[in-house]
Amino acid sequence: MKKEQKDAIFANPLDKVATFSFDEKVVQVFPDMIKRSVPGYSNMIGMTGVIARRYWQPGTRIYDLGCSLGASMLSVLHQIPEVGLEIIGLDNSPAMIERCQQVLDQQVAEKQLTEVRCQGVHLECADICTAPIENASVVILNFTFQFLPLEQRLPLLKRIHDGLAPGGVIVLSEKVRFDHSEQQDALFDLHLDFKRANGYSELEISQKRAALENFLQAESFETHHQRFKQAGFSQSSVWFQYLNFASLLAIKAR
Ligand code: GEK
Repeated sequence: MKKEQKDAIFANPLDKVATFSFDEKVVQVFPDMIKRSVPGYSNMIGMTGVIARRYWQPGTRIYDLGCSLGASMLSVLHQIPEVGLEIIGLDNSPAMIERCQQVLDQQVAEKQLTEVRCQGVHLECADICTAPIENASVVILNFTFQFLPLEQRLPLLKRIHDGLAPGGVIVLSEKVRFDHSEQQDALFDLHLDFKRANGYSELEISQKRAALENFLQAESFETHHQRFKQAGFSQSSVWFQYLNFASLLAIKAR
C-alpha cells in the first residue's frame, strides 16, 4: 500500500486552477489534507462512532455517504463490536473506493480488525443522490453534503428519512456559513489562520480557494435545521462546532 503523503497539491503556481476533483492525486494526500484543513476533523470522526453506537439498531445498516478512505466507518467499527454489523460505504470517486478497500485490508493485515468484521463492510462506487438507502438506523454524511448541487440536497434527505427506521439518525458534518457578515468574516479569517498554522502557504490557500469556488457550497445552521424539518426529521441539533465547521445530529421520530 502507498504511504500517506503530505498535501502539496496547491504549493506551486498553477497557470489555471482547475475545479477541485477527488482524483488519484487527492487520494494520495487525503488524510493529511483533511486533518490540516478541517478544524475538529478528528473529534467529529471519533464521535461519529460513539453516536453510531448509541443509535444503531441490530438488524439494520449503517451508511457512510461519501466515505472517502473510510475514516468514519473505521470509527464505527471500533465502537460497535458486534459481528454482523453491516456498513455500506458509498463514494463516486473510483480512486477513493479503491484506496478505501486497501485501508480496510491493511486494518485486517495489522490485526486492528478481524476479517469477519470487515466482511460486513460493503464499498460501492456510486452517486449518493441516486443510490438506494434502505433498512438503515445511522446515516453518516461527513463533509460530503456540502459538495452536492443545492437542488439535490432536500431530495437526498427525504430519501434518507424514508430509508431510516423510526429512531434512526443522520450525522451531518459540514463547513457552515453565517448570515451575519461580521460573524462570517471573523470565523472565515480564523479558518485561514488555522490553515496557516498548519503549514499551508498563502499560495496554497488562495489556489485551493479558487479550486473550491462554487464546488463547495456551505449553508447556514438555519438552512440545515429547516431542511431537516422539511425532510421529516423530528429534531436536529448542532453537537459540535469549531470555527466555521460543525456537525449536526438529526433524529427520525419513533
Ligand atoms: C471523511 N467522509 O473522511 N456521491 C458519492 N460521493 C460523493 C459525491 C456524490 N454525489 N459527491 C462527493 N462525493 C469523509 C470525507 S470528502 C470531504 C469526505 C472533503 C465524495 C467525494 O468523492 C469525496 O470522497 C467525499 O465525497 C468528500 O470523513 O474532501 O472535504
